[in-house]
Amino acid sequence: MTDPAPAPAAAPAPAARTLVMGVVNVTPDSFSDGGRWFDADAAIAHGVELVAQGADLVDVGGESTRPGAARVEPDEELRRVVPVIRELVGRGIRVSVDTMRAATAAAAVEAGAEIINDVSAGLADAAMAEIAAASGARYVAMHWRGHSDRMDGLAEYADVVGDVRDELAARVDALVAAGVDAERIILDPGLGFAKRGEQNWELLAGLDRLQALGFPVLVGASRKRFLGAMLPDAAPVEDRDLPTAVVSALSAERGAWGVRVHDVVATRRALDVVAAWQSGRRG
Ligand code: PMM
Repeated sequence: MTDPAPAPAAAPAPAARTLVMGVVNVTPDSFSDGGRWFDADAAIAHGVELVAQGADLVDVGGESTRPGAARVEPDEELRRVVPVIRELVGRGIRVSVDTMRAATAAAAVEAGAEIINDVSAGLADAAMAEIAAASGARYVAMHWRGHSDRMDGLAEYADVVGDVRDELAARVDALVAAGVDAERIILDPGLGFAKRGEQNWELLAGLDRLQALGFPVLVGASRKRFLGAMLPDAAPVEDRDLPTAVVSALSAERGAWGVRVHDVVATRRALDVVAAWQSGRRG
């Protein structure tokens, strides 16, 4: 009898599938989709469309964070997002709420949102950590140094990747101390927020150093200025969708938990290519 063939090496565990978070901005002034979904019905229809195109969840926001943007009144933000969230959740769609305000986060979770996406990681509203803790929702803590009307002046770093990682780690400590379950925290490098063009590329190239903190990582590169800078002058914002999809693919290959995008079609295709590539590696 011949020796049994050596057992094949164990196949690597399949990488968890990167989630596609489709953006629904219920704002008149977003830089990237220009207020097209400002009306609640239009926003709802857009959320449904994004899911049909392959989004795993949609991120509903009522306050623009484009560079230079002014704040929206709290009541107005609530009025914009809550009906949209309630209707989308009623249709079986998974929703996150993009807000820096604790009151909006609480109302959104009450309406069915399962993730609080706070671009300030709790820095903009002292009540956010407590609300996030009590809500039981997952919580995206994005790297942030100040509101959009002044963030471009806050982009000084000794080592952008290390500084962002350390500042996020400090936010995690504060959130956990306030009662947020560490298991529910997702980190985000905050591309474009107090970051100059090349600093965004450093953060993407250094994603593994952020992931080494041990939390899922969300990447929000979609249609941002640093992608526009690669294109001819005056190129329409939609021309940033191909570079966005490439960033989505590279982020997924590096194990990102999710990517936040406006154009779901291109990113869905890009992530399907990554999944096929990865399955070929296992087969
Ligand atoms: N970027 C914008 C808004 N919300 N949330 C997260 N977690 N990460 C981001 O990079 C991010 C965000 C920028 O605004 P847009 O919706 O107008 O693109």
